Amino acid sequence: MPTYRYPYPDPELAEKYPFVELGFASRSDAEMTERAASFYELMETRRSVRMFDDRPVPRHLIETAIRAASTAPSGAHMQPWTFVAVSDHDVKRQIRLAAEEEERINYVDNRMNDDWQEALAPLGTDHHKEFLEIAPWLVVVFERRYGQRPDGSKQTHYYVKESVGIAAGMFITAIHQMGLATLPHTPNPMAFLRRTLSRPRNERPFVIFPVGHPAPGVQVPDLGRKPLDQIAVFLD
Ligand code: IYR
Repeated sequence: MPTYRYPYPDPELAEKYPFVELGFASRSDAEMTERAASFYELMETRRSVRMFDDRPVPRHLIETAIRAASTAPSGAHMQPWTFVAVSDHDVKRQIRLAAEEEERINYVDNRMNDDWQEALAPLGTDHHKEFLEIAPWLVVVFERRYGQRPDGSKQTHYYVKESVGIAAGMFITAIHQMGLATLPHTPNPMAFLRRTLSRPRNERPFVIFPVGHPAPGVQVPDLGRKPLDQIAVFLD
């Protein structure tokens, strides 16, 4: 163990706030190599899915994915997120209709620009969002832009977008790992979600995740991923 002149926690800090031992299980190089490779292999098979089956998915699986997502690190550990899980058909329908109307303006009335249309062309997305009604669950993630202290005063939240983005990534990972599919869907604008889902004023919609089994034989764009040398720089 290297010598730290400033060990963490400082003994004075440890008197003021509770600390516990991490209890970290060290693994051999061989075991880490094996785990790293098999996790990468699993993640490499993840794809965004745009046609779901209507086969029901038990609520406990969604609960576990949300718990996994909520293990994400967050600014000052404020955990500035709310996950609203919807299986109610009427609510899903309302979300679909509102999202389709916004997207119709984007795609058909060209509210966004030609650049946007061109960038999305290979994905073949359009304003039809049937999956919002057919997928058994819609999990809508909200940022909590600020919180409330027990005395009712405003609690500032830090790095909200970064924190919620990390949690969202972990949700996607949890869903994929358990054998289900999802898609980060961001109708634009999506302010309607706060009203439709009766969320308080401090919450702002971040992303919608339809979750379910992929429709049988579903197709996805034949996309590759950037190789390591195009995404990483090592200074070793
Ligand atoms: N949110 C819109 C458009 C869209 C935008 C991007 I950037 C994508 O990668 C995919 C879709 C939609 O869902 O159609």
